[in-house]
This record gives sequence, structure tokens and C-alpha cells, in this order.
Amino acid sequence: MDHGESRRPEKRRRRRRVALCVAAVLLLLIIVAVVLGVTLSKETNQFQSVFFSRCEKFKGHDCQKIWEAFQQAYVNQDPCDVPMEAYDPLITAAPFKPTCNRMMFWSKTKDVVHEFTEKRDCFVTLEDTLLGSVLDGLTWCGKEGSSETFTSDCPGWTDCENNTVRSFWNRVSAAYADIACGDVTAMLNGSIAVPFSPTSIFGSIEVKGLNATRVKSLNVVLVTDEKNVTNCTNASLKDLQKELAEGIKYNCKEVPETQIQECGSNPQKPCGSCW
Ligand code: DVN
Repeated sequence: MDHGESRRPEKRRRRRRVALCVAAVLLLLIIVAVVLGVTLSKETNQFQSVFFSRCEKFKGHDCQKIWEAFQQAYVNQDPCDVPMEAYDPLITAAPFKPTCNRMMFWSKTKDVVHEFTEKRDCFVTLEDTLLGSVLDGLTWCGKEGSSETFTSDCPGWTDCENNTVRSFWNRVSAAYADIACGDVTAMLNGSIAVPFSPTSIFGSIEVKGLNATRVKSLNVVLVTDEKNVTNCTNASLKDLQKELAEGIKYNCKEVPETQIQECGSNPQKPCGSCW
């Protein structure tokens, strides 16, 4: 008997098995790639749809152009190495418009200030403007070698200095302070021992960025509760005054939180008499 002949079907079977294995591995790889691709672009798509739906509430803006300028800051970049300046083209695409005498800054009072500005048109915070409101509360970052926008596993606020989100808020805050004009207001927290922190965005960027040729005064509204932890004589507020450019007047007023809430829900009350 010819041994070569009897081995032939065995050889064929082995080749078929190898081919099947290779096909199975390839199929598995394709499935993994598709699932991964779909998940990743799902993150991009979800983020993009929030971006557009918020942006479109502001009429007369090219949201597609703004989205592209936004993306170029962080897409395909190390999420810990996005400098503030990366967002310069975004500021050019959606520049801030000055709302003299109505600009409101804040620190450690996020909820009370926005509850107030949502109800009354007296003051405008950064988060009421197009860029601020579009990105408020969102997390995003890119990755080297990818064109996606990620919303999970992004470096946090304290993980690295130049993280995607922090650099954005630093950059837009600088731009917002830069256009401030007239009498500007800042709502600070009177329920904590140190209402003015020099390392906060307000302390490190906005106060320093107020331009004396445009800004007449900075009026601090110190939001107090019944515990009366702090008042306008607080030492940190002296540091705030020292940071102000020469020529900008400074005022401080203690205002109970309940008074701000009442004024917010009473549209009849003129803005000027809220505090
Ligand atoms: O005037 C405002 C406004 O213009 C803004 O962009 O900057 C000023 C407020 O910034 P701030 O002075 O740093 O005030 P806060 O209260 O210290 O911080 C403001 C927000 O930044 C926080 O509410 C955090 O945002 P979030 O998580 O609620 O969406 C964020 N933030 C600040 N320090 C943080 C932090 N998030 C995480 N970890 C931290 N250490």
C-alpha cells in the first residue's frame, strides 16, 4: 500500500482545520474591532449630539464650525498635555460678547448663582454664554492616535495640570474676564472660612484678568447662611483686593442666601434691589 496516498486525506483535513481556525480568529478579530469601533464612536456621537443640541439653542451661530474648532484642541492629543492655548481657535470661532454691568463671576457658589441667573436676566455667568453652557458639566478627552472623543477614563481635575477639561475652563474663564466691562459682580461663599481662594479659577485667572480700562468696579456678593461663618472683613477678601488692577473699585456686601433665592423667584422685583 502506498503510504503517501493514505496520508493525503489526513493532510487535507489538517489543512481544512487550520483554515477554519484562521477564519475563526479573523472573525473574532473583526467582531472585536466592530464592537470597539461602535462603542468608541457611540461615545463621540453621544457627546457630539449634546454639544449640538445645546449649541443650537443659541441662534445665529455655526455650530459645525464651533464643533470643529473645539475638537482640534484635544482630538489625537495626550489628554494630560492640552495647554490652555489649544482652545484659542475655539474662542475665535465663538467669541464672547461683553454684557457690561451684568457680568457675574463666582467661586464655590455654583448652585446658588446659577439658580439665580436661570430665573432672572439681571446677570450673566460664563455658564450662561454659548461656550460655557455647551460644555457645562461635561467630561471629554482625546487620545494619541485616535480621532475619537472619549467621555470615560479621562484624566480628572487633579490628575494632571494640563488636562483637557481644566484647560478649557481656564481658557474660557480668561476670555470671559478679558471682555468684562463696567461694574462686575462676584458671588462668593460666606459659609466657608476662606471665601476667596487664590488657586481657584476666579482667584488665579479671572480677578487677574479684569482690565482697569474697561472695568469700573468689582462688587462682591458674599452669600451667607444663618451660621454667619464669614463676613466682608475676612482676610482672604483683603488678598482679593490686592489682586485687583489699580483703578478698579472694590465693594463687598453680605447677602443671605434666602434673599437671593427670593429675588430669583420674584420677577417683579427690579434687579438693582436684589441686594
Ligand atoms: O467665575 C467662575 C466662572 O466664570 C468659572 O468658569 O470660573 C469661576 C469659578 O471657578 P472657581 O473659582 O475655581 O470656583 P470653584 O467653585 O472652586 O470651582 C468651580 C467648578 O470647577 C466646580 O464646580 C467644579 O466643576 P463641576 O465638577 O461642578 O462641574 C470644577 N472644579 C474646580 N475645582 C475642582 C473641580 N472639579 C473637580 N475637582 C476640583 N478640584
